[in-house]
Amino acid sequence: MTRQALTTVEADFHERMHAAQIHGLWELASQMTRHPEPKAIAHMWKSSLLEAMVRESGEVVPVGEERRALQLFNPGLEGRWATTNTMIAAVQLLLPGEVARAHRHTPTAIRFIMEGAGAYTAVDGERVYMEPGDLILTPSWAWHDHGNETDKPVVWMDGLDVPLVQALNAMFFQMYDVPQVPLSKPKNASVHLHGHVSLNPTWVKERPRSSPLLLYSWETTWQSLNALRDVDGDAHDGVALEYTHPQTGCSLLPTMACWIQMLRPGERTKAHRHTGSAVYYVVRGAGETIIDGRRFAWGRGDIIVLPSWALHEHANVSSRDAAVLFSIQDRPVLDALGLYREEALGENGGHQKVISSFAA
Ligand code: GTQ
Ligand code: FE2
Repeated sequence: MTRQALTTVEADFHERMHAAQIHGLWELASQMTRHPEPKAIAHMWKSSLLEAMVRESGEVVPVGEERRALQLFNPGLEGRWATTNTMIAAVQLLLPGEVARAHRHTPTAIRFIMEGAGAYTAVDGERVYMEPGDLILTPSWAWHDHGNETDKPVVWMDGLDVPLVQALNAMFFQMYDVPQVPLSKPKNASVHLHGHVSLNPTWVKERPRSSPLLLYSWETTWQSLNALRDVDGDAHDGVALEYTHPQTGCSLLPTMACWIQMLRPGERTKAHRHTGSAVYYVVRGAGETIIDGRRFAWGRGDIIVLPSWALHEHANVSSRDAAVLFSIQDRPVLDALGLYREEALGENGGHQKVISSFAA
């Protein structure tokens, strides 16, 4: 209903109502949208851009008190510290000999190693060593510092649930009083204890919300993907595997799930949409993701944002090599709150019409 111009009586009433911090539902109806209308938009950061910025950050910015992490701001979110409405993705560089000071925070973090080997993140007194393609967890409120004792830079993608924690007014942060937390456990201890497929240590009674396994190595991840290269997989996601909490089988973290997915040479998935947002990192291969009719042509090292409820489908454009996407997703939050919804595109054989292409 379009409203007529307000009479003086109505206008006067509205003015006094607003001055009293009261608004009529009739003024807000447009916010009860028929479906999600995220402010976050689909976007892509190309590896060429990220690599150049990372290199320059190493020359210009010292590691100092804060980490040297380039935070990827969503162009639709008006300068907020957010890549999607719930998550921030960043690219972090640690140069040879550097230490990023120990601290802890309530936002939960993951790292996916992009480049360099042999550096570590120390989590609550345990050094977790990095190789390319490894996934490392930093649960909420765990002390952590990063160190690079090798002679080459290390670069990784960070994923954190910062915007969600901010929205819930649950941000806490503390600096440790010395640069590094004293070691209290052997290196990679969590792998020795919890890194056995389908075998849980019976004497460990704690069931932390976040996975007690802090390192998911690329070697095992790639083995699993390879073993599945001839299965049908998911119509919308290909051979998509979720990393799991070894004790519960649930998502790695209460607020974020991590996925690794393989698209076989020439594979093209069908379009669907769901609530919840994701950030993808292209581990290998070349392909494209069509998001709401827009083509995002990607290659190794690119980072792509998928907002909630956006139609999307993926394709591997190579006829020879597999493509692999790592992603962080806020689906556990939607699931926990009963807000997860999913819908396949019915028309046009399940594929979108491409109406534009993303140009960086
Ligand atoms: O490495 O601990 O990208 O605390 C943002 C916040 C990285 C980290 C980020 C952090 C870190
Ligand atoms: Fe941190």
